[in-house]
Amino acid sequence: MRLYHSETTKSRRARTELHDGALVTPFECPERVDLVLAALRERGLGEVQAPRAFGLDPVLAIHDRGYVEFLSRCWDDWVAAGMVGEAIPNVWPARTMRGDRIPDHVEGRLGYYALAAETSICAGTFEAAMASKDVALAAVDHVLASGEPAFGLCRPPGHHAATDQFGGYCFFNNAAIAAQWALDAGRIRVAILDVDFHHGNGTQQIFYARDDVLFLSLHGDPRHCFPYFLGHADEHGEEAGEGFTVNYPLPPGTGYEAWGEALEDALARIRAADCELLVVSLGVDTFEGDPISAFTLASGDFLDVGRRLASLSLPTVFLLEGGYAVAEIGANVANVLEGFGRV
Ligand code: OKP
Ligand code: ZN
Repeated sequence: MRLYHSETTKSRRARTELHDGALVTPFECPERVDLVLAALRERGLGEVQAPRAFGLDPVLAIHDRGYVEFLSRCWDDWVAAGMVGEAIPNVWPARTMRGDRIPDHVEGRLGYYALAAETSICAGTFEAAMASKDVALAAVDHVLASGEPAFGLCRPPGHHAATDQFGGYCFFNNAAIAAQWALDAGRIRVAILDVDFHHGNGTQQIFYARDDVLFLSLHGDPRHCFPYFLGHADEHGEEAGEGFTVNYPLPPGTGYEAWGEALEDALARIRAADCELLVVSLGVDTFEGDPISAFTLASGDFLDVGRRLASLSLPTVFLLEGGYAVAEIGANVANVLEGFGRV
């Protein structure tokens, strides 16, 4: 399996995350990259390569131009406005206000383009997001060219990022950008299977009305879990996309047996859908030791997850999403990839 990694993904090191009413050191930290990389190298899972720079066009194929421009300038504008801490949104065009006017002031713009408040923007954020999508694009490009599977060590993650909103540690939707790249390269239908603990609200929103991307997500029930406002079982796509979104909301405390049953249902739907490529949004925050999640998968279960994914026999690209038990993140990711390779 080919592995892609960029040192530039570590150029974002936020100091603050609004968590449980306090500003804490962010769970989504650059150390995650080094730990995953070390584990993959130690297991000899494949050759590690750096991505080339793919530029902004593949980003603009998914995201709003004004949003991308906002992200590219946010930190400089925030500093120029004389702000004290990192850029944290604190006001939104909520239900009772207008959402059709984009403010000029960076504080207002931040709220317009944010879907949550835990994700501070700091120096290096845009550069890291650019590197993260380059890792995803290099990985999918390799799968398309060779048929061989690939893993992209994306960081920051992407699946919460919507057309014009960041949040949940995500800025560019790496999986969506990779899927669109494959479609533009001639693939007719792509499946995105999101096994991160959290619902991939951004990926769902991006493809909700489309029938060229089948999106399936196993996640903590939004009645109890972030992102709270999307990911229910009755969301199954709209218009041409009717039937091309499938959600498996599962209760906090769900273990591998029940989770695996939902996975089998998702795999059956992928088999039935005539897909030419599988994009796996690979979060390992389903792990029992994850500090911000509530499923109870054991490290060893991830080997079986990999085996089950391999049973699809599809060209497959894995893109890293969440996983915050940093001591175990390397072993957990490596287990999925090893299980996949073993079949
Ligand atoms: C990003 B990814 C928990 C709140 C969680 C944000 C979680 C973002 C997860 N009390 N807040 O791994 O899906
Ligand atoms: Zn997650």
